[in-house]
Amino acid sequence: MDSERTVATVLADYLRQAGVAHVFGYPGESVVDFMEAARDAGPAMVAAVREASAAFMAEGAAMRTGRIGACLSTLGPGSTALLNGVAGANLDRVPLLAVSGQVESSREQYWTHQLVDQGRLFAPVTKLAARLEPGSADTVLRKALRTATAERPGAVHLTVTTDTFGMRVGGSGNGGTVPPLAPAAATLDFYGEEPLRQLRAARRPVLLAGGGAVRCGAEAALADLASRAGLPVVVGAMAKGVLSEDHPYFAGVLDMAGHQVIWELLASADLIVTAGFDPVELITPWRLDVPVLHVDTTPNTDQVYPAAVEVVGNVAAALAWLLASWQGEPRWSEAEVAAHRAALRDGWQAGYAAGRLNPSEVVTTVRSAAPSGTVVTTDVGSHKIMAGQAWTAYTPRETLITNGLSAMGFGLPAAIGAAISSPDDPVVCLTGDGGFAMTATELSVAARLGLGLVVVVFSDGSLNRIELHQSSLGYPLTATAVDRIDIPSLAESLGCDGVRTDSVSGLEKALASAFADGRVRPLVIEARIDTAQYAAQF
Ligand SMILES: Cc1ncc(C[n+]2csc(CCOP(=O)(O)OP(=O)(O)O)c2C)c(N)n1
Ligand SMILES: [Mg+2]
Repeated sequence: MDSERTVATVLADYLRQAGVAHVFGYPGESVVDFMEAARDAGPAMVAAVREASAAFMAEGAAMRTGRIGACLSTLGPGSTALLNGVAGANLDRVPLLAVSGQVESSREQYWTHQLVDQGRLFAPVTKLAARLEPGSADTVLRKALRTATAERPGAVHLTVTTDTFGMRVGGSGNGGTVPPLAPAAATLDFYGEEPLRQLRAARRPVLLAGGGAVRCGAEAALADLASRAGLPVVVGAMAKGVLSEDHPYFAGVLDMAGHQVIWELLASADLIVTAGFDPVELITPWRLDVPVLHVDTTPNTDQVYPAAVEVVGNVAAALAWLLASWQGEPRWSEAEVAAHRAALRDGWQAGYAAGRLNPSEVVTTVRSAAPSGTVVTTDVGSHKIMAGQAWTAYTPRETLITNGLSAMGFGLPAAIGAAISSPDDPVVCLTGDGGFAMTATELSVAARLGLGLVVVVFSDGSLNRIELHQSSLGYPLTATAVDRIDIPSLAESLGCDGVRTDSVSGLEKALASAFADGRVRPLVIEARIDTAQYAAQF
């Protein structure tokens, strides 16, 4: 069997073993040998409309499944187009293997047409940018998978010259076996003083949870610690659902709508206990003068906040250990946290315009219509800041948000990636009109694949988040208008259903059959919103 192994078949084989069902990409001559190798045995190739979207589809699939995502481009213009989504996965801490072809080896050192040094191009936006070659293919693939998934996870890019794909890979040796890809199950290291003493001494501690808690499966440990010790839990947007948002100690999402109320809560604490929180999610600079007990899979090498004590290892194990040693009364009462949540709700409702379609109402109306288990993605802009707070999440990996790179153009492709890898779950995409315009033609991919997505466009005719910034500086609005397009007609021309509404009742009507079983045509709803809420609070 070894004699039949080529670089292309070995790559496909490792991807399958790593649980990759789909490679999202865009063809070019340099990668057809890989596509052919994957055609029979998988992973299945899903062609996007452009490479950047393919990378975001792979990111969405990986966010949803917790497994590594994979995307593919050709050389030169394909790889440069792929870059944004690769950077997105890297800063969002999502494991991604990106593969680009390259001109054949004999010309690579001197050729100029379509030639880009892909190693240097991808190095700053990945954990590793390497080359796949026959002599080391097994080792490099194991290294790529292990590097992408090791804490903190991120992107790895591999360049493969055209001729390499067909080359034989030597004896399997130690090859063929995928290394462990999950975070460590139970290790804990301690740095600084005794963490238990710090926690016990605190009277008003608050937990701040993030992506590390999701990756470590820390939901139960987090909920137990919060309830027993009486600790309010603030979460990062990418960790939404790690504590069910109907839990009595849920205290809101950091740096989303109503953010001042959350920062006031954190400022009132006498200790912040992080739980896999990643400072990449901070939009506001950290100005708190509150001690931090850093609990994460990695040491506090960012130093965005100072922490004298660190517990480093599996976040679920760390929280369970803190709970096992917990003594004393709950530090906060449920009533206190409920009062904070009421203030937070007032915060994100601020600016409500009676009789108009408010952004918060779009979010809550869609949430009410969506069955439990619905997966939601957002794009980037004011609508994300609103949805990040106003959408009620119950389970992790159901709310897929980019809050690391925060690139527009993520929401719709990520919804496609999530829907194809989780075909039994309803999927909703909440997007601004600017981000929708960037990626709208990807709707044809959803239609082709029969994905009954629901896409809700927050239609305000503006790059609202930037427009607000211009206004706050007293500048006239420049280049921040979004050209009005006929969104329902565009949707229909791409094989989807499309409707427009400017009222809650119209939105409810549009959603009435949106989640019916067996719907295979994507539905696009243009929601003409009033932006007073954004102006009032962002
Ligand atoms: C690729 C990319 N370009 C530019 C930005 C900067 N940016 C952040 S939010 C935003 C406006 C988004 O407008 P829209 O999609 O209409 O959403 P809204 O803010 O109106 O809800 C822009 C331009 C970005 N995050 N990503
Ligand atoms: Mg807009």
